[in-house]
Amino acid sequence: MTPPPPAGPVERRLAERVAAGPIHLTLIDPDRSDPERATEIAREAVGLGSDAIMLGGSTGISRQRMEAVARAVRAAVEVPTIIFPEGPGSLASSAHAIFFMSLLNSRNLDLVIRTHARTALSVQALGIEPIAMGYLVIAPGMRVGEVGEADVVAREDLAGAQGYALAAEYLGMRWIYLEAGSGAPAPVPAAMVRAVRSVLSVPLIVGGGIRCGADARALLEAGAQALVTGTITETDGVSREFREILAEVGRARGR
Ligand code: 1GP
Repeated sequence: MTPPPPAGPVERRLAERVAAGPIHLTLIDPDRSDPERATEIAREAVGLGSDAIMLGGSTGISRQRMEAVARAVRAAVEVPTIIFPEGPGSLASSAHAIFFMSLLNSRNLDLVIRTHARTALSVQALGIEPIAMGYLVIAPGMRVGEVGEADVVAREDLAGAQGYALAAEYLGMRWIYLEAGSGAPAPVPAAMVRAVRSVLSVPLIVGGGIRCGADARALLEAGAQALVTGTITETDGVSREFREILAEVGRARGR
């Protein structure tokens, strides 16, 4: 049997960093931030230690806007620029990589595999590095839970989350993302992060509703290996709370 393709340079870089301690990813929504604003957020976040910039978040981002923001951010910061897709319009050749992710608990097969089948050749042709990811929406799920037609995993259903995550790993996905939904009133419960981490070998990413240092600390102590924040910088820029989150990640890394 032919072995699976090796990870590309962006994935290797992230994996190497994760091996040394948790990382932070800054999500920028190209619909809410124009290239200038996106560049400003990216520079400040990276200056504080954020390890990569994710671009995405809204439904219906135009290809032109995604491309313009990806080009500007890539030129402005040294860390990887990774597409966090909502559909085929999210592709941008200026990005380094794309989280090629299956919405594991969607009832809509388009979001599980069909859109991927329609876009895989474009990803290859554009030379964007795919990073295979299982994406699991936890209650409340917010907008992604709705538009993603997700059977959201209940916050107390630890075994349910473990099952999805481990199944995704067994299917060959190399990263697992637990998502409470952008703007969620609270992040994924620490108990769920701990439970999922205990069964996984691949790295665990957690996002949605992380608003302060205490949120970050609880998730990191539970075993989150990457934290994603978006809303906090979209609404308030580089606030005291954002600095606290980065400081917690830095502390957990021992830097
Ligand atoms: C959303 O997990 C990310 O997909 C980030 O969530 O906007 O709540 O930080 P926030």
